[in-house]
Amino acid sequence: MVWSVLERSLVLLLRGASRLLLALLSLAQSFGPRNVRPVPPAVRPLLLLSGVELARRIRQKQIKCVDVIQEYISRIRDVNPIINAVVAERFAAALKEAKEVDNRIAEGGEDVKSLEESVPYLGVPFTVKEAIALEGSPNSSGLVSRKNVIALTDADVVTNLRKAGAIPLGVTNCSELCMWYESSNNLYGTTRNPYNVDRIVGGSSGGEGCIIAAAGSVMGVGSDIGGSIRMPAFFNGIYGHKPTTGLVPNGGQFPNATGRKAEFLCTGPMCRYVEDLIPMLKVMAGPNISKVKLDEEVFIKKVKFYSMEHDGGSPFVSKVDSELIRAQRKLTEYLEVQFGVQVQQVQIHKMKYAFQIWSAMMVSPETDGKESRSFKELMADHGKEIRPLWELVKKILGLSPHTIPAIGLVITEDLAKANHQSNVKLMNMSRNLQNEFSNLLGDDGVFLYPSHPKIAPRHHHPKLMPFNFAYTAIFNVLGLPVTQCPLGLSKDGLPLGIQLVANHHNDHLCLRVAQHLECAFGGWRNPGAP
Ligand SMILES: *[C@@H]1O[C@H](CO)[C@@H](O)[C@H](O)[C@H]1NC(C)=O
Ligand SMILES: *[C@@H]1O[C@H](CO)[C@@H](O)[C@H](O)[C@H]1NC(C)=O
Ligand SMILES: *[C@@H]1O[C@H](CO)[C@@H](O)[C@H](O)[C@H]1NC(C)=O
Ligand SMILES: *[C@@H]1O[C@H](CO)[C@@H](O)[C@H](O)[C@H]1NC(C)=O
Ligand SMILES: CC(=O)N[C@H]1CO[C@H](CO)[C@@H](O)[C@@H]1O
Repeated sequence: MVWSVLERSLVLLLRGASRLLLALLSLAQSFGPRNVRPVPPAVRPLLLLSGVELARRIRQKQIKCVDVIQEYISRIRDVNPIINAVVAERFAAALKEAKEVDNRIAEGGEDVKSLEESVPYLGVPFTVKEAIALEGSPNSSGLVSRKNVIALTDADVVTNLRKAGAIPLGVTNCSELCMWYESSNNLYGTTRNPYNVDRIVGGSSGGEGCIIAAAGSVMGVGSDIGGSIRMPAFFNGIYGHKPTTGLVPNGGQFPNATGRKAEFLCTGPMCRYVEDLIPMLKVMAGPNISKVKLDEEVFIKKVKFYSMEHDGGSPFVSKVDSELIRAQRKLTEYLEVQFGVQVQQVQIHKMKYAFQIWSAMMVSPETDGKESRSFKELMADHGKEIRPLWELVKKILGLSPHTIPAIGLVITEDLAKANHQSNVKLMNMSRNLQNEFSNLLGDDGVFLYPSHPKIAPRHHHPKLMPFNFAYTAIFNVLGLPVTQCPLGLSKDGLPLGIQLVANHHNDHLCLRVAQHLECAFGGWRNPGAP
């Protein structure tokens, strides 16, 4: 009892301190040189087509693959100095592969239909998060000690996309060890938001979200253990899908999740045009796609919608921005008016403990008692385990190669492990929450929930709101499929969005609802366009 009063006071004190620091940081930043411009808008027509459409036109000889690849290379060269998203390219190899595609089509040995079936993305460019292996590209996950690690093979999902004919252009930035929601590390620096370079791109698949939104890539590969696909997709105003756990193979990424963490890690598609989500997911998943019903028609009128506007007041997490709440209300209104459905407002009380549940589950041992690899070990990358407090001292003296969030994560992990008794309770709570969602959503329910409490914050601000990723992370623990869907721009021209959540193996529900919303809410917006 005494302890809980103490704990509560400590949390309140920390909250007050972090608010004060945020205000001071904003003040200090407003004196420095400010650059709040977006990137120049994409105007070239080939940059404004979905992957599906590019593939169709290439197959039908309406456009040349070489021209598409060349157009994207030029766009990356134009925008990358501003946003720092692509960290290694393979442009020469991509152009060579594009010529081969054009030759294959010119020979005319295969009819259009069979090309569509066997290589649905023939000739379409894509990018890959640096932590996911692309043969010949660095595979460091932003760890300075892995600076010279070059992937020798492709990750499973990259293999699948290449088999479908897609052409990789390069790899993009992420946060150190993929464990933070600002993409900034001591190897590649900081990636900047294409709508306003003063803002973050999110993480850990932040370079992907950024280069796709800046029209430097059509589509990309991300991975998500606490929101790493959905947060960058949200901050950059594009689509991202975290599939049902176990649907898409995770092989070939660093860190490769082991133990229970492997249950939370999901690899998935990110893209600008909603029509690419389902075809990409089909290609990336491989044979396991038969576990879901992506081709099943969905009648929105028959979907049961549930909406929750905030987590119920967790002391660790910021309040949801009023513009995001307004966007969510506009969405529920649209669904009700357009489809005659009744969106039910729900309060799921355990969502308030999302952050605690996620951290307890991340450190929980396997059912066989084995622990999964800790971040301490991963950060050392086969070297000596790092000692977080000592690392923090070194950091302050400017001697540590690690980022503050990564060191903070190791400390949080140690604290979470020490709290064994409350972890048992939290794990139980997680099971109960899972049942609650299963019963609520069934095979016809979609749950609307904010993607994040804040619209793309300024650089460094996440350090003072470290647990805001709880809004996405809870669905990794629950293993549910979630589509992040853009909902237009804020008054400051920054992306708004929402998470559409369905029950296990009902990915088709949230994906099809997202398709219905693209037209009404405008989908991706060209940054910098009037
Ligand atoms: C990426 O990193 C892993 C882990 O250290 C390494 O073993 C491998 O060479 C790289 N992956 C691939 C598939 O090449
Ligand atoms: C299919 O999913 C299971 C787990 O659900 C996984 O073990 C297996 O490797 C997957 N198969 C492929 C080919 O990705
Ligand atoms: C993950 O990495 C460990 C150690 O590098 C390796 O033994 C294991 O096979 C890898 N697992 C997967 C699923 O790639
Ligand atoms: C787990 O939760 C259930 C349902 O609320 C409760 O009945 C049970 O006592 C809990 N068990 C533990 C070990 O806390
Ligand atoms: C700003 C910054 O540090 N950019 C770096 C991104 O990564 C490339 C490739 O390693 C470097 O050349 C840039 O300097």
